[in-house]
Amino acid sequence: MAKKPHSKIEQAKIVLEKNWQGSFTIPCEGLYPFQWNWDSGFIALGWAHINMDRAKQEIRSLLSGQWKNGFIPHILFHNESDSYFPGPEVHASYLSPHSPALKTSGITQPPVLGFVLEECFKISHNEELDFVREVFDAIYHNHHYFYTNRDPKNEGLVYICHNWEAGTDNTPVWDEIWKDLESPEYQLDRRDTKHVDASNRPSNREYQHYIHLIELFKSWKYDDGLIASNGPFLIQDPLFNAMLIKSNESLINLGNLLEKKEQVSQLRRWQQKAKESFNKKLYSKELGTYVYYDLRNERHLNYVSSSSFAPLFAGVPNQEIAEEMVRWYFEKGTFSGNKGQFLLCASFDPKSTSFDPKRYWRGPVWINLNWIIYRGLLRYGMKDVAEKIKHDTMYVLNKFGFYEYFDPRKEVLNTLDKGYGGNNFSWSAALYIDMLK
Ligand code: 9WN
Repeated sequence: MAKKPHSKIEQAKIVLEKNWQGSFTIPCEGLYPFQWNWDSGFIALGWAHINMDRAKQEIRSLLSGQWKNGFIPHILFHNESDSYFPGPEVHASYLSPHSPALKTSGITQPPVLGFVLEECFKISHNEELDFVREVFDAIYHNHHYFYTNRDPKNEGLVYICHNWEAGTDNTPVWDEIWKDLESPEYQLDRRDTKHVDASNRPSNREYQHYIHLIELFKSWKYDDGLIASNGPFLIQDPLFNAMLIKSNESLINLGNLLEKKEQVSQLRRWQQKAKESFNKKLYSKELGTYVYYDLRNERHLNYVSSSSFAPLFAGVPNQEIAEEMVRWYFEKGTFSGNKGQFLLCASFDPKSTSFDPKRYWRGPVWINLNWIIYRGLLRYGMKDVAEKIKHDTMYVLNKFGFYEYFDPRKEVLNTLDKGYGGNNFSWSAALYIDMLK
């Protein structure tokens, strides 16, 4: 008898199962063979629905790479692999006096752990309070690190110092920075382009900038003060700050349950300032959405990307601004296309000349951003648009599989038989599970 094909949700579970390494989950076999920071957060959400012990282990493993000053790196090299560049020897985390024995990178990623912890707690029907107690202080320490080391003007907004910290590696927003940066022409030993189509990845010149920044940080031994005063890439990013604010909110909720009075008061102070500054500084009246601020050059970077909508998830805009933003960008404007020609949500403004529907963060749809925006829309009661983004997310995952990113142009969807980048990509599978539950 022929075997019954696996249902889609079973296929998603198989992706997670295959990428599980015994104590953490890799984002994608070959392409990303280590533990990544925000990937692990989204992956933990998937695990929480099917195996809570693994969700907890995922989070514990991530925290095992935390530095003494509270910093949590973007990659943890628990295992050896030569299929990824740049590996542990390029990042050289041992140069920092704060780094642990475990080899890690010296840059971070959007701080999702706080809200991931609250989500896992909810998925457990509030049964995992002991686990919340176990990891709460470490995540709080991470927020403390951000507000004491990454906010030189004491505004409540933290900066990122590298494009890999944004998670949206090659968004056209950074083109403004790269054009003034005279990075050396390093010989690169890229492996990503051996796994997936090079035309869907960042260019070699972009990679030279990425490596140049790492080389600078190493020459400063990853010292935050030196990076803040000399780093050429110092950006207040709306996605990164929204993740921190949403995680603050979750830590406040969980801290109340644990009766952590002092930490909750501190979190509330950070939170209030953060939200105020976010609306004052990162909201563009002309564009009707949130943009980036370049602290090094004291200028706004007035581009609209999917990161511009992440503040919805963190409750940053008021109802009126949120509704206007969604009406403009998702119902009749650029991201939907005036004739509805695009799936929600392209990672970069489809009207821009820099929009590229195939190239990584320059246009394609990403499942984690869709999940963030979906949750944000529900938060503001915008159910129809939320359902639309959920529909588009399910559509690409069902049609093509658990790829890393997808073409947003409806007109080409019937001519394609797959998504872009890596296949069997963990957070695409994990968030599929979460969105279905
Ligand atoms: C650099 C792992 C990571 C994601 C990022 C995504 C990509 C890495 C790379 O893969 O970045 O961190 O080598 O391209 O842009 O968001 O966390 O999935």
